[in-house]
Amino acid sequence: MPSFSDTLVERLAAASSVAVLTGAGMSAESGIATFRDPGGLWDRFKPEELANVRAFLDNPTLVQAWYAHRQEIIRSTEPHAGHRALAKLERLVPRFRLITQNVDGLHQQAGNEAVTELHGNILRAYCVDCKAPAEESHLTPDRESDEPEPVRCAACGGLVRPDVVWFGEALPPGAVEKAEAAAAHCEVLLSVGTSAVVYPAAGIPVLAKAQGAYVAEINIEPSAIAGELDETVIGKAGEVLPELVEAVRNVGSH
Ligand code: BV8
Ligand code: ZN
Repeated sequence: MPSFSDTLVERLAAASSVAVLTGAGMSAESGIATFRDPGGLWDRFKPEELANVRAFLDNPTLVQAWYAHRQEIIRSTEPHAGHRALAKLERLVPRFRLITQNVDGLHQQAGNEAVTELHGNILRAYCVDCKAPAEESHLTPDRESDEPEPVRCAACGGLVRPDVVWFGEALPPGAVEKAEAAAAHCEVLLSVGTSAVVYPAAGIPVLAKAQGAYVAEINIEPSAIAGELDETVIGKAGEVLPELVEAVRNVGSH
C-alpha cells in the first residue's frame, strides 16, 4: 500500500513543470549523516558551530579537518534508488528543476541535469584571498607535523576554504532566483528529506504552495513546514521515490 495519495501521482503525471527541493535526508541512505538527526556528523560539534566564517577564522585547521573528513565520507558514497528515481522523473517531465541544499553532488552523479546547489559543493575549495580554486584534496592538513598548520593557497598563501555557503553568507549568485522561479512556475513541488529550518531554502516549498502548486513532502517525520503543505508522505526517500515515480510512469501508459 503506497504511502502517497493518488492525487499526488495524478498531479505529477499531468504536470508540465515540476520542482523538487532536497535536504540531507535525501543522502542519508547513501550513508551521509544528516545534520540534525541523532548521530550527527561529528558528535562533539554542531554544524552551526563549525559552518560559519567566525569558526573558520578562529580555528581554520579544525574546520578544514571537519570538511576533509566529510569529503572523505562523500567520496566513498554513491547515489541510491531515490536519487536515480529523481533522475528518471526529470526525463518524464517537460520542465523540471532539482533544488538541493546538499553539498555532496549525488544528484548530478545520479544523472539529474537541471540541478541548483543552494549551499555550494563540498568537493570544491578555494582561497579566501585570491579566490584561486584549490584542488579537492587541498583541505587535508598534513598529518605528519604534530602541530598541523592550516592548508594555504599555493599561489598567495591565503587560507583555503570549502566552496559551501556558511551561515550568515549569501547563497551563490543566481541560485535563489533560479529556485524561486522554479517554485513560482511549478504545478507540483516535492520537498524531500529536509527539516525545513534553514532559510531561504525552507521558504521555497511555501512559495510554490502560495502560487497554487500541489506541494508534498517526503520525510521520515513531519518537517517544520508540514502544516503548510498539501501532503506529508512518511517514509524513506530511497523507498518512496522509486515507488512514486513508477506509479507516475504507469499513469502515462494507461
Ligand atoms: C543567509 C552548507 C543572508 C555548509 C548549510 C532566524 C530565523 C530564520 C533564519 C535565520 C535566523 N537567523 C539566521 C538566519 C539565516 C540562516 C538560517 O536559516 N538559520 C537557521 C538555522 C535558523 N540562513 C543563513 O545564514 C543562510 N544565509 O541567510 O544569508 C545574507 C544575504 C545576503 C548577504 C549576506 C547574507 C545560509 C544558510 C546555509 C547554511 N549552510 N550547509 C555545510 O554543509 O557544512 S546549512 C545545512 O542545513 C545544510 O546545507 C543542510 O542541507 C541544511 C538544512 O538541513 P537539512 O538538509 O534539512 O538537514 P537536517 O539534518 O536538518 O534534516 C534532515 C531531514 O531529513 C530531517 O527532517 C529528517 O527527518 C529527514 N530524514 C532523515 N532520513 C531520511 C529523511 N527523510 C527521508 N528519508 C530519509 N531516509
Ligand atoms: Zn590565494
